[in-house]
Amino acid sequence: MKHRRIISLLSAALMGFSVTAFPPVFFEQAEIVAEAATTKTEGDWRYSYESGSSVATIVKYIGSDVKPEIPEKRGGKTVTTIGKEAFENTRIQSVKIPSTIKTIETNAFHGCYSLTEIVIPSSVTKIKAFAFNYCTKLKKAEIQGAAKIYNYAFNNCTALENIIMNPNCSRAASSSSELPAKGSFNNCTSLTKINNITVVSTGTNGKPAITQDKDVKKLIELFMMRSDNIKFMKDYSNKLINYIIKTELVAGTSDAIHARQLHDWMISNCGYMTTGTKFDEPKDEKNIEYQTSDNLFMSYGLTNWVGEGVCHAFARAYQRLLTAAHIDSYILYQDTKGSEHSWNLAKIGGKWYYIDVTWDETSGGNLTYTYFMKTRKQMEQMDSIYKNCGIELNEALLRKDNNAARQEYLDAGEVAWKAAKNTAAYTDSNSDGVLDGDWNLDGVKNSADTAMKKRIANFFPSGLTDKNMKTWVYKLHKAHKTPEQFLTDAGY
Ligand SMILES: [Ca+2]
Ligand SMILES: [Ca+2]
Repeated sequence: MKHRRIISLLSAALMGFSVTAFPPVFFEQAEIVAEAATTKTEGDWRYSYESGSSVATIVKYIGSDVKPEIPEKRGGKTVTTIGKEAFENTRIQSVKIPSTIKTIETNAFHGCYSLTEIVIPSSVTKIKAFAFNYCTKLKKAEIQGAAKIYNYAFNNCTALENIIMNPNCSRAASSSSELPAKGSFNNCTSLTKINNITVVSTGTNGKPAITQDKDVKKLIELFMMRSDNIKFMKDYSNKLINYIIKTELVAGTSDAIHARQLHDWMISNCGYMTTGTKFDEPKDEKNIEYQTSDNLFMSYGLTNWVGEGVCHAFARAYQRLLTAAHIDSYILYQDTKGSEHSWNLAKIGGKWYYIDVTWDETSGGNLTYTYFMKTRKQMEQMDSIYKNCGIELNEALLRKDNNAARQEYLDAGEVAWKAAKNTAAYTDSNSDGVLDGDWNLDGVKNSADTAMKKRIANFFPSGLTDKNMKTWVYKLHKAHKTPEQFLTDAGY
């Protein structure tokens, strides 16, 4: 299942480096190297070298100086590698890396809780997996060269505010011996600047803006879009959601109309992940890049105003929009292999309905409401994928193992059970997403609608039909008015 795989990866990252994350071949190779190497100690440094080699690896820092300088030479050999776990869990506050260093190995600085700043010289070409994982006081990091960065390299650097990166940094390729670079900056929950440039700002009319600096944009696309829970991405999505709520929703109409307007925003501004059109290779729908709402909104801001994601990102993004519109909702998923899918359950007009924005988006270029506000039975009649689904908690709660999350899960189960029993269809025979006969769009059908229908009919000289009802609602939406306001302002 798409999102479960992502979650298991993330939780491994959150718990710190797990040896099981590496394929066995990785260790076999490492052991062969270790057997052939000689290890010695000189001063505060334990180092190793292979027979006949002129280069050495720092195996362990054993000193007590909290601001050490890594030596350029040990035993007459040039130090080119900071070895695996060489500084792991030490109290160092800073470290000087000489320009002889080419590789920073896996977990080299893992858990250096006191490290506040790091400058990685241009000689370094590889920053391996989890190299700076859990450097929780690291505020500023500078990567001077075009280094290849491996997965989770700066994972959980929760204080990192500014990352200075050479724009020619690249991600490690996926191969049998190298892991694909995912999540290099996961949980960088303070990161707001790249190359000293503030990434997100409030643009005109309150619409959030992303820096147009080409290098920064390139670095975001390469590294940040493959990571989760980054401060500036969360800031951007939160600001964008507020902007959408402010500019899309018509006050004085119903929750159903609001849910429809947000559904329409997504269909008009987001696209299902397509191969080879954006960002970089390889396109992989299992990537975090296409799974989270932050990434979907961020891709909207970064590239031609189209948010890209798969069903899971759509369901998560729609849930955040509904929540901002004060509409309760959940994310539902189907995890049968080959039929993985996600959609939403939303409480509208006191009843729970199913909405699948993804399938309305992928069913054609126009706004369609085939999967909008349906009962469970209606959904199951359309496709068996909607049977026996599970419930996902919202993204924020997923990151914590707390009582609130557990309670929400129990509540969600209760809601889903009740929702499955609900047979009260939202009658929409012309499939325009509007309750039949609800001419004033307040979510209920009553005598006020009859009078409103007469007024609207006058407004359309050719007569009122199902087709122009759609046009009418669209006009209202664009004018940001209720039917009453619109007709009054137009002199009807
Ligand atoms: Ca209708
Ligand atoms: Ca009504």
